[in-house]
Amino acid sequence: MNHRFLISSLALAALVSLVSCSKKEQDHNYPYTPVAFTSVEVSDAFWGQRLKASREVTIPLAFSKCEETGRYRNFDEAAQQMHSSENLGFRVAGLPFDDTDVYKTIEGASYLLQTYPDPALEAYIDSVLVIVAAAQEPDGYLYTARTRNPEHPHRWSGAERWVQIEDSHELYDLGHMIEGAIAHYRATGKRNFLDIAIAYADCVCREIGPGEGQQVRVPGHQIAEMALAKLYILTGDKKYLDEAKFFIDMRGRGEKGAEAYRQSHVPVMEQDEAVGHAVRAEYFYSGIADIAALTGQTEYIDVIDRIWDNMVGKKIYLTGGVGARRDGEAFGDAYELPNLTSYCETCAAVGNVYFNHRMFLLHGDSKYYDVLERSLYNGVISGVSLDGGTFFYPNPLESDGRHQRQDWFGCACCPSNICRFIPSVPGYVYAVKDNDLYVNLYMANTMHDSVKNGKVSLKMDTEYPWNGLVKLQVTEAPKKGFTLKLRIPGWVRDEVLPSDLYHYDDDVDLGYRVTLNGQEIEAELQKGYFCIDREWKAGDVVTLEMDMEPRIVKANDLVKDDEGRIAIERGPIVYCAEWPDNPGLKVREVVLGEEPELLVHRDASKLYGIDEILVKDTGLTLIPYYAWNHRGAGDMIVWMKQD
Ligand code: FUB
Ligand code: ZN
Repeated sequence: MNHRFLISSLALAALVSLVSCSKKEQDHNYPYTPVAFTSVEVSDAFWGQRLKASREVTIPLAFSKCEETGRYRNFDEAAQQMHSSENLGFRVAGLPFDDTDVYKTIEGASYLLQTYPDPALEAYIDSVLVIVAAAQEPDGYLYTARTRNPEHPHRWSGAERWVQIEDSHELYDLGHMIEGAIAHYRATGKRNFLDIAIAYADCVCREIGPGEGQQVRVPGHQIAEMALAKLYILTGDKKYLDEAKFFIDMRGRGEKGAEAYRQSHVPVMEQDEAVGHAVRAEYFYSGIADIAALTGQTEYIDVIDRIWDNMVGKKIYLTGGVGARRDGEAFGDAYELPNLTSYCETCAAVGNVYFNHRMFLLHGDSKYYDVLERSLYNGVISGVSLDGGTFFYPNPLESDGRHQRQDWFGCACCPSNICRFIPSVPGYVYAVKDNDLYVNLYMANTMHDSVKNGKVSLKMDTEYPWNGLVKLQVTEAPKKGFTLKLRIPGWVRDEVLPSDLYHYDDDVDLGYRVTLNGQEIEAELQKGYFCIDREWKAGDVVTLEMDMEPRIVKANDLVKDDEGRIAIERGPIVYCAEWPDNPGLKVREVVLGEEPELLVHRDASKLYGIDEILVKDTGLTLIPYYAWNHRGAGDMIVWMKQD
């Protein structure tokens, strides 16, 4: 038996034992189910490189930073203090959520373990979990920023548990702990992290809630909502769902009261605008989606539909980044989208993927994947260098040379979010509903899963995002057939985003063609999907050929910062002009002509292989936005001046 199979079987066996008790209790769920990362093996050049960098550089780097910066020592000190009758006087410095960097890195490493079994990595994680477990108080509470020195806890934490919960991050820690623990459990079948997370979750469920003797509190920084929903799905224990719902319903009714920063300005049911701290907001909206799906209460869907419309119609950058303001790391007003000072935190772009993924899982509409894909290929992956070793916290759309990736930050939320997000990408490619198999992202891979009629396996080959040709081979199919649903991205349907915030401003006419076993076929799109319903047999081949030409984008006139400017993109990739490719030109000052001629040129040796775009009239060379700042700090611009 090979190692990979062993891990999968262990995970499956453990999962079956946990889930068997949950099946009958779980009345509601998302109507669309993602094909799990465990069922998709990516063999793609573009994503393969990112996964390799994650495996070989990002995750080892993050673990070493956890060692070097005392993240593990914090757990160790907490354990020592717990077993001492005297105050050992540990100084609680750093940030109260430093524990989460450990949890998030384990989460990312767990996704990788699924595809690349690595006994040494698994053993390392086990050794870290021994340190983490030792810091857990007997009743499950695990927050080293207090346990290290209960008399002088971290200054954001308050004198007692929970009393300053809106700043303390006690529940933010819980959320990342659960997320990490579930990924670790799914990948390895081991309970050594899951049991820690369940004990802390149980402690929170006992002490915080609407019941007698409980405290009414909500997390200052959301994520526990999503995490508890996941824990409910895994265990079937409804108390976790109730707690997540309680956090959502009580927001804005706690002691701190109305505050847009934490999305507590009005009760959840009255919210209709993306506001406040962008990471908190994205996690909140994702949590609301989970509650909508898992309770079946559709009024929650109305809330996030409104918020999504507001965000996608007025507050999102072309790169899929969100959060215009540095002050409060927050959403700005409608159409407030400055470029040089755009904040666009990497974590917020990751959160935008979470939110749009959930919106798809609720509605089954490809428009959510149009937003997700834009964030993924631009605002998310710009957050990590191609070699996986340096990171952006804000991702501005323009630079005057003062912005530079770093190998870690005092507040390391973004690098550790990259650790957990990049290895999870295979889990976003496909989804299933009844007998429908949705193909949402294009990257070379093989997948094995089931539709209602039985098992399906596919092999996808493509050079996306550089080439719009995708070949799908059915390698296993149920006798009674299934419907293959291919997402036809907005960019090939002349739609930048599903709103009027941006539009293409050229006379390029893109199209796509689908063939089945060599014969061209036609179909009307349903919610953005090309649907092929038939009785498939192994060996059937479908090709999707999407034209990929550079496009000129203009923003809505109400976006004052983009006035008189254009941006250029091709396929899902947004381009920028950066100083190293344009010697002798001041890229931020260059003025493009009215109808610039754009030529695509493949440079396999540059920036791990890119298609660059030459702007003929000015001699400007453009590179993918995600690839900027790999050759030193300097000028960069996405929205270029136009004559
Ligand atoms: O507070 C935890 C994380 O740190 C937030 O999500 C980031 O914006 C940063 O403030
Ligand atoms: Zn961050």
